[in-house]
Amino acid sequence: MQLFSSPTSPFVRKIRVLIREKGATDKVRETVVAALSDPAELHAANPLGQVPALLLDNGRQIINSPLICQFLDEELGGHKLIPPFGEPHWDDMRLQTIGDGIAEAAVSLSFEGMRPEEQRSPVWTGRWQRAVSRSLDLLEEEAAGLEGDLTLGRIAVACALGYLDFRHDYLGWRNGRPTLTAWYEKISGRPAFKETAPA
Ligand SMILES: N[C@@H](CCC(=O)N[C@@H](CS)C(=O)NCC(=O)O)C(=O)O
Repeated sequence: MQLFSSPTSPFVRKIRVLIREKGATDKVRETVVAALSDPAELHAANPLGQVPALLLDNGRQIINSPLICQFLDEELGGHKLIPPFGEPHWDDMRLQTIGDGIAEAAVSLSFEGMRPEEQRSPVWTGRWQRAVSRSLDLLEEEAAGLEGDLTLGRIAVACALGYLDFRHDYLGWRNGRPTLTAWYEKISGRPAFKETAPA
């Protein structure tokens, strides 16, 4: 199977971390593409033109990072990163959604920053920044719940925080969030996170 990838995308990073945590790098071939240049091979794998996209050997497309993670968690075998159905499952999916939501707002801020200054929207920029800030405050409040075995939700949150460091350092996400900061320092020391850090 082939993963259309980017070294900077927080959504791709979730999948790259999951693959490494499962010790399955030999089972997925990675192809780095520049989504914004609209390569035909990416469109053949994902009509939405976004990375990540997974193309199976039988031609089936698996798209959107939560779905790709769900598929690979089953398909690659090994230690499960998505808790089985029941409360822990839904709590972890909620956590993934918050992590992905922070990443989505942060990626929107990055794309907005690429536009000529006079075309940028202060309304949307403010809205995305407030969404990030509120979500981080909630994670700080709930940081005790981040402790424990590695799960997909925790991977998603850590990838979002790593992306904030990479592209939006000026937001100072650590300020006033000591528990979340301490948790992040621990999780980002895992080899799977070190190997996939955006550069
Ligand atoms: N919901 C998607 C988001 C993926 C996404 O936004 N990917 C960005 C890169 S970080 C992208 O490819 N953007 C190109 C575009 O939207 O045209 C997922 O979780 O996979």
